[in-house]
Amino acid sequence: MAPRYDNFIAGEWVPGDGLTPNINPSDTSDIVGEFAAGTAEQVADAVRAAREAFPTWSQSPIQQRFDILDAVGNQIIQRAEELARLLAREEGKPIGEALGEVKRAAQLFKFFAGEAVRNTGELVDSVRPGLQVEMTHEPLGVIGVITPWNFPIAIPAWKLAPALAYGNTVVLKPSEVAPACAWELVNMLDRAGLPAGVVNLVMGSGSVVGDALVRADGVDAVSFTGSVATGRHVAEICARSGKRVQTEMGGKNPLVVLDDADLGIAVEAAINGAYYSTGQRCTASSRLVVTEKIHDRFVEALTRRLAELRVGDALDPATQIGPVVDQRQLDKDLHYLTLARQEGGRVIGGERLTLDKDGYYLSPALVLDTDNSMKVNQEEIFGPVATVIKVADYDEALATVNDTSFGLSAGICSSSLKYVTHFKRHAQAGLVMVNAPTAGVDYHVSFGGRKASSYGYREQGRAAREFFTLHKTTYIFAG
Ligand code: TXE
Repeated sequence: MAPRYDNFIAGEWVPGDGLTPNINPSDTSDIVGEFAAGTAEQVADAVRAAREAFPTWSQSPIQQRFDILDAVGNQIIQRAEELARLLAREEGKPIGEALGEVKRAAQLFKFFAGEAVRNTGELVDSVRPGLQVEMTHEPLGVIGVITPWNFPIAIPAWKLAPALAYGNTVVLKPSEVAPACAWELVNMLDRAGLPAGVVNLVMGSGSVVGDALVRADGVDAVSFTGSVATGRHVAEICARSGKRVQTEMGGKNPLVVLDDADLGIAVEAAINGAYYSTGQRCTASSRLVVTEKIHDRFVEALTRRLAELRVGDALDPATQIGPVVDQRQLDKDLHYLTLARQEGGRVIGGERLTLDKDGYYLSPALVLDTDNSMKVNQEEIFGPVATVIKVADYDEALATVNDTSFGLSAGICSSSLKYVTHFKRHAQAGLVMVNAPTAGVDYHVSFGGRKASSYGYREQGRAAREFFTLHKTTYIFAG
């Protein structure tokens, strides 16, 4: 029988109103667990618990916060292999990548453990005689955290760790598609000695649990990652009730390959950026913008590499591309491949695969002969699908890069300092990657996009403090 996972409210594990199965996309006969379907009442209970815990936790010694976050980082490292298997089973990420993501979660907890004791302010002279001015960062309050399925441990970690480091209390609602890793994080925080009510977990659907959390009066701020439509809806509700909000949403990230690019680097950047994690990354390279003279060589080399990629069970160490996360996402990927053909694109790969186990397997797809106005180049697909857009020169490449409603990550492969420098300045994106995949970021620097990709504050690194704290300016008359 599959294990049962309850919600965590005010320091107690409590069942929801029914259970939702978490299905392994590599093998649909494997049920990872049965997860509590939370209710709006449970959200209210969790928010109340977080409010009650806030006065004490917001004044807690920074050494206590350091110790708890650091201990969670250690627990994650000790259990890395086991957690990676869980992640691979619930999300379909190949085991090697899953292990990388688990280690990233540990690094995030350790980084923000350090930030808890480095929350420095500034002391400056006043422009008026006899006065000094102090600028400090204080805990914000109760944070509603809503996360997607594609990084089931890293995204909860990069929101929970700074929220707690800066003295906030949290109600976490992970994606109903892959909640197991988030459950484990909360369990580890509990075991590390986090006081009751400081972190609460309510699992369940977006329309019930997510909606109640965003609307709850006792919530001061919401940190969200997911789709554009939901993110905008969440931001609207938050704005109406004056809640602080950050929404990290989709991408349609371009990777430019110029004539003077190193072909090997460009092909590997495209393979990694477009297809690793089954293309289910907000930073995935979904548009390959290639100049004329290198186009044919690039496409030929990329197509060859594509055919070598091993699609299979996420737990098999030989697998390079895992399954799509679920039937809904698979249908969406196949719909866009049909659309690509209807719009005049030539699709290589993109076949529904039948393997030993019953899973949502799709071979990686490359769509040739596309132009940027096609739907497959304007809408986020979120699967192992990349397109090639042939352009005449750098100027047309840059115009194509920026001709999108999104602005998360933009990459360029070139050996020209002139073009790379120009691109860094003019690509309308929050992240720019030079001779590197558009996906893959560090935890100690800020992360976020522009245009429809992000709204509000940056995440990760020292920038995370802006969202999770309130500024205070104090004037002191010293006589
Ligand atoms: O996202 P949703 P899903 C994109 C990607 C994918 C699509 C759907 O294009 O195909 O989103 O994925 C909760 N009030 N990305 O369904 O629906 C929901 O339960 C409050 C991009 O996961 O936006 C989940 O916990 N919350 C992305 C979270 O919001 C609500 C990563 C995200 O769900 C809610 C993942 C509501 N009314 C998907 N409705 C990226 N770019 O990183 C849903 N939720």
